[in-house]
Parts: sequence; C-alpha cells; structure tokens
Amino acid sequence: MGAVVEGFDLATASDEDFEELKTRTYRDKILVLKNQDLSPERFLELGRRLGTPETYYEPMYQHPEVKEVFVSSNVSEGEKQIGVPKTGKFWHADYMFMPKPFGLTLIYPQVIPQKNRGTFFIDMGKAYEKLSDELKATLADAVAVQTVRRYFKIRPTDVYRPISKILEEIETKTPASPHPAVFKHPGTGEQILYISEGFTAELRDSAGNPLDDSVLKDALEAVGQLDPACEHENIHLQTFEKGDLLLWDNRSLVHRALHTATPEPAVSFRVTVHDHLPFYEGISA
Ligand code: AKG
Repeated sequence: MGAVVEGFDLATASDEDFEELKTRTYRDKILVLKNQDLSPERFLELGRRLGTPETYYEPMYQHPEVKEVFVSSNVSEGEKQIGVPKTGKFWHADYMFMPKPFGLTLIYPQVIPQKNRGTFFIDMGKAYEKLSDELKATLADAVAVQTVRRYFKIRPTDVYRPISKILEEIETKTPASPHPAVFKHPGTGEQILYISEGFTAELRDSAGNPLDDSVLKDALEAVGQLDPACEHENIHLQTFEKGDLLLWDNRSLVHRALHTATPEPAVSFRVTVHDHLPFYEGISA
C-alpha cells in the first residue's frame, strides 16, 4: 500500500496531473507528496484542484483563517486552543457517519513529534477479500448504521450542559446514517467493506432487521480493527516527516491516529474533498 510522489508542485501542476493523482490514489490508496511548503490557503487550493472541499461541521476543528482546514493540535496559542487535540484515535473513515461522505482525505503534518508519529491504516477492500465466504455472504446485502455518538468530542461550550441535551443535539444535527456494509468502489470496481469500530453502531439485513451483534464483532475482529496492539497483518503504519503531505482514499481505507504519549507538540492540518465520483453508486444524498 502507498506510493511516494517526488517533485509535485502545486504552482505548475496541470489538470491532467491532478487527474493522475486521483487515479493513483484509488489504486495505491495512499500517496505521500514530498517536500511540500504550503500555507493553509494554498493547502486548500490543492484540495480544490481535486474536487469540492468539505468544511468540518463542528467549528472548533476549523482553522481560524481558513475554515475548510481542520486542525488537530495539542498546542495552545496563549490562552487559546486552536483545533482539537488527539483527533481520530479510533478506527474510522472520515465522515462515515454523514449522509454523504467524501472520497479523499489530505493530511499535512505541521509540527511532528519525534516519538510515536504516524497513522495506522487498513485497506477494507483487501480485508474484505480475505473474509470467510460465510461472513461475506451475510455482509453482502447488509446495511451498516453509522453514528458519531460514541466519539463526539465535548466542546468547551458544553461545560455545565446536561449530557441529555448534548445527546439530543447530536441526534438532531447528525442522526445516524445508513450505508451499504459493502459497496463497489466507483474508481476501481473493488468491493469495500464499509464498517469501523468507531462509527458503526449496528448491522441490519436488507429487510431492515438487526443482525446479531456477533456479525459486526466477527467482521471487525477479522479485519484487524479490534487488535489493541495494532499488530494485525492487515494494519499498515504510515509514518511521515516534515514536508510530507498525505493524500488517501477515504472510501477504501479506515485509519486510526497514533498519538505521541509524551508531552511533545503535534499539529496537523487536514482538507477533505468530494471527488468527481459518487461516493458509491446509488447513494441517496
Ligand atoms: C471525522 O469525523 O471525520 C473525524 O476524523 C473525527 C476525528 C475526531 O473527532 O477525533
């Protein structure tokens, strides 16, 4: 999994170059663009050349000057915390719980810790291929109910609010989204298993009846998402260095951040993009 791209320059890249970047991302799943030096505005510009950027729905993640840039940061500037510390420390695909997820995620690390840096990935197309025929047959027509409920981050403005009000707000603003548990990747034709430990609450059969909880557990276990040590053979650790910009296929991959356990500063910017393809054929949103 993954390919390194040397010599990419936003200032001179043609529309054909961007088309090729997308095709390669669908094929290789992660591209590492080396030696990038971009302001938040230029990072967003790069995202726009790939499609339509999505602004994260919760304002506390947004870059103060460029709202489309999502900030993960454990560094506060004076009294002010910009972005959210230690995001994504659970298996998920970005915006999986939304009616219309996006196809591409770009991460641009800004301040990189020396220890424990990187992101774990699982290719859910490859992982699906390896499932038993029995599990594949059960999952083939199933619906996965995706929700942010378990990993919604409490905001500073939630202090002193009753938990029932916060839960009510989550259900109103981001009701659970049903998506096929398995769909065909529109860019490659692969079958993708679209479930995660973080966001998938329940599986249902095609008639809407809940499947036994053991089906979801068995599937998550088989693909490696329940391995607490992250040593399962399906898991790939992608590391990075200053200047690297990661572009990945948010249809195929689930990911989980590896955060430094030391008090080292860590900051990264993210831009997410709806590409030219439907997320999957027949998506209703
Ligand atoms: C997403 O919702 O797409 C995320 O990546 C959430 C990350 C987090 O809040 O930790």
